[in-house]
Parts: sequence; C-alpha cells; structure tokens
Amino acid sequence: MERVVLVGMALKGKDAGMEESVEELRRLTETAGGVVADVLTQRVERLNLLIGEGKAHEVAAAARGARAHTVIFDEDLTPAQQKALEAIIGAKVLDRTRLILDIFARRARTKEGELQVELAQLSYMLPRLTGAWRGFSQQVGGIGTRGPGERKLEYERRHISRRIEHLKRAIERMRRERVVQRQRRQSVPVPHVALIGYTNVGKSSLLNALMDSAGARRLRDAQPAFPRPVRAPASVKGMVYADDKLFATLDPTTRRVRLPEGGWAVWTDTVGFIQKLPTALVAAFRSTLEEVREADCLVHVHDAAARDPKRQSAAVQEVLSDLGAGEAPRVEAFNKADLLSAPERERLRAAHPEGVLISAKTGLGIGDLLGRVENALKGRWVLRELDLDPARAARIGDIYACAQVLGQSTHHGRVRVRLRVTPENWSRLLHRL
Ligand SMILES: Nc1nc2c(ncn2[C@@H]2O[C@H](COP(=O)(O)OP(=O)(O)OP(=O)(O)O)[C@@H](O)[C@H]2O)c(=O)[nH]1
Ligand SMILES: [Mg+2]
Repeated sequence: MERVVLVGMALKGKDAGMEESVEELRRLTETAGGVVADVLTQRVERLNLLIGEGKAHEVAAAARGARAHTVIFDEDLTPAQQKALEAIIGAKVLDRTRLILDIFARRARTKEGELQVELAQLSYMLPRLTGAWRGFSQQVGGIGTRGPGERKLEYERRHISRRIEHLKRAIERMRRERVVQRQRRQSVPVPHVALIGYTNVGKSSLLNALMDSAGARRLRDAQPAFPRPVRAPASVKGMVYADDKLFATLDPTTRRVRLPEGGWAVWTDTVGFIQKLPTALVAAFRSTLEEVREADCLVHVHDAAARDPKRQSAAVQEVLSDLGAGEAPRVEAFNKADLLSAPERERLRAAHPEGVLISAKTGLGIGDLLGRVENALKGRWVLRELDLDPARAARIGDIYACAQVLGQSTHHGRVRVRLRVTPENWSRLLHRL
C-alpha cells in the first residue's frame, strides 16, 4: 500500500469546510488504493501563494516521519508549484484533480468511458508536459501516475494534441450514436428519469431498490408492453454495482421501473458529482451527462447522514448549472434515512417539506418516491382521448407504457381510451398509432 501525506488548505478566516474537504480527500486516496499516513492543514493568506517554503519543509519532515513517498494537496497545483514542491519535499506531489482522474481511470469500463477519461487526462497533462510532468512522479509510479499508458507519456506535445483531437472526434461519433439511440428510445414513448447526486449518496443502491420493490419484481417478469427501450447495460445485467467507494459508478446504466399508477419510466444512474470536480472531466463526460439534460424528471439523491449535506448539494447544483440542466421537474430524495434517529428525521422533514425521506437499504419511502416522481411527470400531463380501430388495438400496450389510462370502452367496434399523457408522449403516440 502506498503511504500518503495529505495537505489541506484554506484561506485565513474562510476555512469552513476545509475539514470535510480533507476528509473527502482521504476517502479519495483510499479509493485509489493509498493509505493516509498523516494529514497537515494550513491557513494561507492567498490561495495562489499556496504554501510557503517553511511549510514545505514541514510537509517534507512529515512525509519522512510517516515514511510516505507521496504527498497529495487538496488544491490544484500549477506545474511550476508541483515541480518546486517536489524539489523541496523529495516525494511525489499530486493534487486533487490528478487523484480524481486516477480513480476515473480505474473505473472506466466501457469504450466511451475509457476514451472520455483519456481525454480528461491528456487535457490535464498537456500544459504540464514540458518540465514538471516528467519530474519525480514518473520515476516512482503508483497513485497519480497512471497515465494513459507509458508509451503515450513519451509523446511530444504535438502528438498529444493530435491524440486529443482524435479522442474528441471519437467521442463525438459516440455521442451522435447515443443521440440516435435516444431518439429511437423516444419513439417508444417512455418518460426518462435521471438519478443525480453527490458521489456515494446511494444512487446505484436506490436503482437496485427500485428494481427490487415488490411491484417492480412482479412487473419485471411480466411480458413487457414494448421492446426493451435501451441497449444492454455495460455492467452486470439486473443489479447495478453499488459500493462504499467514491465514483463506484462511471458509465450510465438504465433500468425500467413501473410507476404506481401504471406506465413505465426509464431510470438512468450515472456518474456521481463531487466538490471541485475537475473541469477537464466535466468537459470530457459531457456526452454521458447529456442523459441528465434530456431527462423528463430529475431525482436528486442526497445522503441524509452526510457530515455536510449542504456543501454536497451546492456542488451538485454547480455541475447542473454548468450542464444547463434546469428545465425538468426535480424530486429531492434524502437517502440513508435508516441511519437517522427519529428526531433527526423530523428535523429533516421540517427543513425540506418538499423532499422525501428514503432508505435504499430498508426500502423506506421508496413507494412514496415513486409516487412523487409520477406526480412530477404528471404535472405536465394533459387529458386526451384516443379512438382506435380494432386493428390498432393490439398497440394498446404502447399507451399503457407511457400514459395513465383513465378509462377504456368499446363503441361500435372501436376502442376508446381516455388517458393522461405528457404533450411529448402524446405526439409520439399519435405518430406511432
Ligand atoms: N445505511 C445505508 N447505506 C446506504 C443506503 N443507500 C446506500 N448505502 C450505502 O452507501 C454506499 C454508496 O452506495 P452507492 O449506491 O454505490 O452510491 P452511489 O451514489 O451510486 O455512488 P457513486 O456511484 O460512487 O457515485 C454503499 O456502501 C451503500 O451500501 C441506505 O439507504 N442506507
Ligand atoms: Mg453509483
């Protein structure tokens, strides 16, 4: 196990959240396979000054004392800073962004995920390539040196730029394929719900719980009313990988879930967000995150038992605004309610009357959540009536799949269906029937 010293930093007088941020850096380090041997914090006058020489020697002493060959800073370092710090400290020096990129590199499972991570890594490396990048880090290996292959590290800037262009084109091709898939999916009119939230709040566990809830189980085995709307997920069929690790999920996974009053919704679980999410990653994962932008309803999952849920929500909000996902109705779900005491639950309910308390672990509130989502989708629904000739009546499954059927009767051999449906699904239905 690689022994690591962490260094947290905050502006003097503005150090609220520093502890949580460093705690998160510890979890990130562990997720990357490191062991935190020591933690140092520093309050500085200006962040870009970062760390004085005296403090750097202190860090060096701590690293020696802890027999650590790696020091990770919680703030981004410029290439020059990294080089200077490595010279003084005599250990591999990394920053938070480099660490997160490393974790993503371990997590990527699909071709698209791999290309996106490589693009993010190269964008991060490119400005660091001349000088500092080929410093100490490369000689010792381990965490934060997992580049996209040793061979590629020898590329000159020019080659890397060319590779970046190539990756962008490949990702763009995949994005276009995804758009086509999405259009195909939309031609089968099923509302799309996206799970979003901070990393490790329990999004994947929630998706599993939804699949597991009694109704879903019963209906999952029933004959689907329409062909599977999504291609087979990259991960295991059925259950979604959930783990007490940061960024357990990288590639989006999609499952069909039945809503209480009928009709299916397609739910997508995707990459979690984190504070100071590297911009290179957000940019590289834009096409994956587009799934979120196209959703009919967003379920924002919170970890109700987190030390600092406000900071997490703010970070999620920031990424969402960055993506431009603001239109769809949103349901706030406070997960891990099983970890709260009764008074704590009451306090949370009072503070977020619009939210719903759930536990992916015990199943608490899952039905309630489904109801809220259905309502959110329905908020935009209109009442319509369809008159089908018997030849088309076989397509009635399509209607049930995307609308709430209020009544069905037969008039002179024709089937009349009264239904509530979103405007989008209505036009899709008309197109289809
Ligand atoms: N006690 C409790 N633990 C939960 C609950 N839901 C999830 N967890 C745990 O929280 C950890 C993270 O769960 P995941 O489902 O992987 O979280 P995620 O949001 O998908 O995380 P990333 O994919 O890493 O962004 C796991 O160890 C789960 O067992 C819950 O309702 N109660
Ligand atoms: Mg997950």
